[in-house]
Amino acid sequence: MMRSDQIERLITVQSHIIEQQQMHPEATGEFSWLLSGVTFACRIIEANVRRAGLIDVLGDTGETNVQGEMVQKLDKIAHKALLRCLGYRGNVGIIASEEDDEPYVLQQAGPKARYMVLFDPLDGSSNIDVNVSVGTIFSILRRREQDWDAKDPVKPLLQPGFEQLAAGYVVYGSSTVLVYTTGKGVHMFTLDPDIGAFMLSNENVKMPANGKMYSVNEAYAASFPEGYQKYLTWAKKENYSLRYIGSLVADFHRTLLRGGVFLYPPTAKSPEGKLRLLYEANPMAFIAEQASGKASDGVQAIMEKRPTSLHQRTPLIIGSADEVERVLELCNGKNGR
Ligand code: AHM
Ligand code: MG
Repeated sequence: MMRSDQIERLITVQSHIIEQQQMHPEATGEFSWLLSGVTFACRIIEANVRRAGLIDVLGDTGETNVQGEMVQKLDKIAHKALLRCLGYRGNVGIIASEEDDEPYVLQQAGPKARYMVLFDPLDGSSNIDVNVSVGTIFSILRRREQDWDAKDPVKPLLQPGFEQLAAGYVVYGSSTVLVYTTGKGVHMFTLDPDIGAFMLSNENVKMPANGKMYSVNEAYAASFPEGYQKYLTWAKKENYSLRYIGSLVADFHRTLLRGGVFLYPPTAKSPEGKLRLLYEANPMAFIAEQASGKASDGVQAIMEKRPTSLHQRTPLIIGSADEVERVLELCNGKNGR
């Protein structure tokens, strides 16, 4: 139950977004309307995640997605919730999702279709059946005027991460937490289940500059490039701890709050890394940098990378600035090879 002193400083994510937009004198309010579509979809997703086991949403659909992974029923529900909530906002031109080969063009052209949204509807979905935290990741881009008539819906989306207007994620964990940035710091909200709204819990979050914790699927270490292996040997000598959940959102969220580094290096199975640049690495990199952290692919900053395809993968080194630097030193600018 909420205490009366808490009521005095209640800020919902909606009012926070509107406040943030007031810092942009040219803002029309459309962007806040779009972000509220994302947060609404995430409330629908969270309601389904919370009821998993009670309603028939667990397990896979028998289909395989563009990544060659089994589509979980909740993946599909999350994907549909985002499509519907954003489809009605009126200002989204293109939507792209991890679950679909091709992007959806909602509005072909014109000044109304000003934004494009990319998302991973349910990250870590292979963990759902065993009640491990999962999440939703989103990235919002401007649809540039020169792309209004583009015949190819993918091309307008191939913007480097530094062009993102906003990015965020929701982690469906022991509580449901939403984290977002529009380039003016990182802000964190907790879903209050009694009132059904995301309430501000932490403003201007900063990542600790260091932290003796690394997060990686170390079972693949034998096929990591040498630089990463050297880092792991070094970290063990320095008495670092290992924490790995296997859901990027949950592993990143811990790293944001506690410090340390998350790694998904190139492996024998995934020579370009496993994680997707446009809707996993870029949004997390935007948040990390806004929180004074860093994100790199081992050679360059994640947000500097020029994407070449929608579902492009990338190696990822993300977390506290000092820890990322240390991995990069050992990788020697050659992605550890
Ligand atoms: P997903 O988006 O299909 O769920 O896959 C991405 C997930 C990330 O959440 C996580 O960091 C990674 O895959 C775990 O991979 P692995 O099982 O190889 O360690
Ligand atoms: Mg994912």
